[in-house]
Order: sequence, then C-alpha cells, then structure tokens
Amino acid sequence: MRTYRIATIPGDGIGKEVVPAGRRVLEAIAAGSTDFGFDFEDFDWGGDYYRKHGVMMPADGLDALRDKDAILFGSAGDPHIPDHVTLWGLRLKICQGFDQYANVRPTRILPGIDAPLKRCGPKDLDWVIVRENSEGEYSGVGGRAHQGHPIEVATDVSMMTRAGVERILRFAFRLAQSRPRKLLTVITKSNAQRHAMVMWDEIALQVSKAFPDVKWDKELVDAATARMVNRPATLDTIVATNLHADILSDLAAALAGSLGIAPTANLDPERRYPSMFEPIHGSAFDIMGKGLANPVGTFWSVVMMLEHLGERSAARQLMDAIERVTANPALHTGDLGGKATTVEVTDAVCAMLASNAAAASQAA
Ligand code: NAD
Ligand code: K
Ligand code: MN
Repeated sequence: MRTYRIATIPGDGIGKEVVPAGRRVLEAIAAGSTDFGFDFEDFDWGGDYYRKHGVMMPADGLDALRDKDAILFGSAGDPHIPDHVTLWGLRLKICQGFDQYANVRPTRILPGIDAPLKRCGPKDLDWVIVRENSEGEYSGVGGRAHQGHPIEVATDVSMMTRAGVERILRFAFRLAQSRPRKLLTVITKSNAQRHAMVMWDEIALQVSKAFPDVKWDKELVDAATARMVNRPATLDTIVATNLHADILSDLAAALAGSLGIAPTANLDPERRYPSMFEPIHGSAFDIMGKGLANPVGTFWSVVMMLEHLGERSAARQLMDAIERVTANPALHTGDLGGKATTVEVTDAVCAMLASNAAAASQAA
C-alpha cells in the first residue's frame, strides 16, 4: 500500500473552507482504494499565525514541508494585513523556496456551466496556461529610496534569466507536444519591453527547434486578451511571464464560468522538492466564513495532484465526479448563479466517489 505524505495549508479567508473540502475528497478517494492512502499534516500558517508570531510561517517552515509528496494550499491574504506581506510571507516563500518554476493552469468549460462565451462550445475553449513562477515581475528585485519624500524612487525590476526563460519555454513546448493539438502560443510584450521580452522571443525560437511537431506562434499580451474572447478555439497551450499569466488566467477562468472553478499546480518538474496545488483564487473577503465558496477549483487542483503522484485512475474518477456535479445546476454555488453551499458540493462529490468504490468492489 502506497502512502503519500500530504501537507495541507489552508491559509486565509475561504482557503480555510476549500482546503478542508479538498482533504475530505482525498479521504473519500483513499477510503475507496486498497492501493494507496494519505498521511496528512495540517499547517496553521497565514494571517492568524502572523498576528501571534509576526511572520506568516516559521523560519524553518520549508524544512517541515521538504519531505512531503505534495502540498495542498488555499490562499494567502487577510483583510487586516497588507497583501504584499501575506503573499511574500507564505505562498511566494514556498513557490520560490522549492523552485516550483512551472505554474500550470488548465481552463475548460465544464458540463452544465453557463460560460459567457455563448458562441463557443466546450470544445472551443480548452486551454492550459503555463506561468513562469520563479522570476520576472515577481523576482523581488527593486526597492524604495527616500521613502515618503518628494524625490522618492521605487522600482520592481522584472528580472529574467536565460536559464529561467529557457526552462519554462522547454516545459511549455513539452506540454504542448503532449496535448492532441500540439499548439503553443508564446505571449510577451516584446514591442515595449525591449530587453527581457526580446530575449524570450529569441529563446522561444531556439527551443522550438527541438519540437518540430509543435505548431507555435507569438502574440503580444494585450492582443492575447482580445484573442481569448474573440477566437478562443485558436488557442491551446499558452506560455507567459509570471505577471502576464497571472492576469490572463483570471480572465480565462471567468470566460470558463468562474474564478471559483479554476485550478493550478506549482510544479518543480525536476521533482527535487514537493510541488504545490491550489485553486487560482484568493481569500475572497466578500464571502469568507459563510460557507459559500465554490470548492470545485480546489477539487480540480486535487485532480492535478493525483496526476502528479501518478494516480491516474483516481484522478480520472475525481474529474468525472466534478463534471457530474457541475452538470447539475442544483449543485452550483453562488458564483455560478446557484444556491448550493461548499459542504453540499463536497458531500455530493464524496458520495459519487463512494458509489464508484462500491461498484468497483462489487465487480471485483
Ligand atoms: P479573490 O480571488 O479572493 O476574489 C475575487 C472575486 O472572486 C471575489 O468576488 C470572490 O468572492 C470571488 N471568488 C473567488 N474564489 C471564489 C470561490 N471559490 N467561490 C466563489 N467565489 C469566489 O481575489 P482578490 O479579491 O483580488 O484577493 C483577495 C485576497 O486574496 C488578497 O489578499 C489577495 O492578495 C489574495 N490572493 C491570494 C492568492 C493566493 O494565495 N494564491 C491568489 C489571489 C489573491
Ligand atoms: K490560491
Ligand atoms: Mn492570481
């Protein structure tokens, strides 16, 4: 029997609602499997921890996570602590500390969801956005001088390295190659940003030579937003910088129906460190503590975790349960126009997993 060591970090806001829901789903999967199980450890890091200790996570926090097989994360962001403190003190500390340089964000229109792109069918919107997750606009390079004075200067330097750009482009070409359409769009702003972004374009051309079967094109990020709305079917795999992909993936999620259903994986493709899985949304201050959060983004992130762990059959079963839930409007949360609660959606997914397991053991 395989046992996976999973760290859960709910963090703040609705992270505290959706991560326990994700853990319940993992427990339901384990209950139906004779092959594998999970050993969970929960970490109470985030805004409440900050109020007690003055930091979002302990100084040796990464050591506590290092031997885990995967991390399930909620959100960092507290209404009473500045956003840059919460983000840099927790999520970015883990992503950058474990060199999770590839952030993968699939988007599809799931069955039963009334997406705003009425002209397009589910097959016309099936994207994976690859976000560079270790440097660029989020490199942390920069500073403030003469703070508060009229001559103040502040910079956030978008620092890109040849090695960092090359590894994310190689990852994106490989991912595009693994998908049926073998289509990659490389997104930059290389007309205005004439150093780092021009280097991206050059490296993309070099890397592409190793992937002759991948059809690829380039698009400027502003034009890319319009293309996502007007010609969604011309896109498949997309690769962009840390900031550009962050923005484009919220747009992608909204076009597919809601921010609440979108998942992501923060991967260390070389598997030197644990990878981290989370919904793309944040703490959702407007609905936190009310039991209204859509847990589907977290469940889809759990699917990505199971794929990463090599548990493909369990991943397929969970994705199937998610699609049966979205297909039923009575199980839609408020963000999808429904009235269901986080717990009702979680109960429904767990019940489907349990009935799958019962059917399988009867067949055996
Ligand atoms: P947000 O994603 O928290 O919320 C944006 C809107 O989407 C809100 O109206 C919210 O109610 C809705 N929404 C999001 N997730 C939902 C869900 N699962 N179900 C239903 N509705 C949902 O973005 P924001 O308001 O910009 O950020 C709030 C806080 O979260 C900030 O502190 C921000 O820094 C943080 N944040 C953290 C992460 C992260 O940890 N990865 C990501 C984004 C934002
Ligand atoms: K998140
Ligand atoms: Mn974001």
